[in-house]
Amino acid sequence: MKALITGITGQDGSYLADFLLSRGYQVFGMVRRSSTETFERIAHIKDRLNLKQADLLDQLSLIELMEEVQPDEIYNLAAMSFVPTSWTQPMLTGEFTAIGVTRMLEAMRHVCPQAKFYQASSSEMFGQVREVPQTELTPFHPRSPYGAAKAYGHYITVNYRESYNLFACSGILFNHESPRRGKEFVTRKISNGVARIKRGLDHELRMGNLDAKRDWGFAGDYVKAMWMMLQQDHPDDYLIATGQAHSVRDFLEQAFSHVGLDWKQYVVQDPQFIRPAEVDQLMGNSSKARRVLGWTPEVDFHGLVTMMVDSDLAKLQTVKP
Ligand code: NAP
Ligand code: G4F
Repeated sequence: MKALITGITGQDGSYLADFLLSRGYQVFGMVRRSSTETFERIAHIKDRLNLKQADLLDQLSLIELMEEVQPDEIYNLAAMSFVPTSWTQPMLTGEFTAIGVTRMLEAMRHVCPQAKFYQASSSEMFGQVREVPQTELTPFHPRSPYGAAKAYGHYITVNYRESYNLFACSGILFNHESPRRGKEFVTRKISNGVARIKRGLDHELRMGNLDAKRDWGFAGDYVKAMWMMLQQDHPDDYLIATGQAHSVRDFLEQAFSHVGLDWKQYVVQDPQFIRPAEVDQLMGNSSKARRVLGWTPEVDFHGLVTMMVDSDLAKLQTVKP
């Protein structure tokens, strides 16, 4: 089986590549041209991957990529994924995160319509939530250009499934984290900040809204759900979440106490990290995925926090203040 992953250099792409290689797949990764390589997350498997250059902004590059690879499964994970940047670069966010999905679907429709397609949709689409917990049927109310772009990507995937009978699935994934998470996202910012304070490299951690609540899971568990969706007889959309919500304050408390520190002595609230519009709380009901796919998360909140803090502590072991 041949799988094509866009966004293979990102957090999810790297875990998905690990998972598919372990199942015997031939894994092709789409990477965009850069003056410096961003292959840190896939360095351990790079020799086993087939990396190909293309870009979500360039339709012809996607068509030629699919002609060359002839994939059985396509995982569209590439996107501008950091919510605050979507306010400062809303056009580019729309090009990557929204129209990029249509370019991928068009390439697949013309070149390999028999392939199976996974779209990385997001709980950010729920935004100002209409009900708690959210399900596949909860209406969307995005609160950022990123959320709006993801809502477009979700609906165009559903539309191509219904219009052209493609095997196209949309996974509505809630926040998922890991030691490979980018350091600008709140969980890794905290785990890295705690490790730096513990090692004497920093003395404070500047944060935004501590009241926001998220349903945080482990990325390694979530990429399995992506694969499971494409193994079904019929394409459909699934919500993937743990069903537990915690505040940013809870994350801080657990992360600092894991290394024997009191978070209140180090955290400073800084208005520069407050967003123009906030998503106050997200919590998902993934009973459809659990029932139909047999998916279940294995890492809980405490396990996730300690895994991330321990990993950052280990990375800084030899760094001197
Ligand atoms: P990530 O770590 O930020 O990775 C994003 C990937 O997209 C990187 O490989 C990046 O490549 C690539 N990319 C961006 N623009 C591109 C372009 N124009 N052409 C080609 N590649 C491009 O994100 P992630 O956390 O792994 O998330 C994966 C996907 O799931 C994203 O679509 C995200 O929006 C979505 N999602 C994530 C979560 C979550 O909690 N992690 C939840 C729901 C949905 P470079 O290395 O070159 O920058
Ligand atoms: O970690 P975050 O930046 O993630 P956010 O905005 O929830 O988005 C992530 O999850 C989405 C799924 O729901 C993905 F689609 C998306 O691609 C991305 O992976 O922020 C989480 C919360 C926010 O409410 C934010 O206001 O943490 C709050 N927060 C408080 N202080 C902070 C900070 N966020 C960041 N990044 N940095 C802070 O200092």
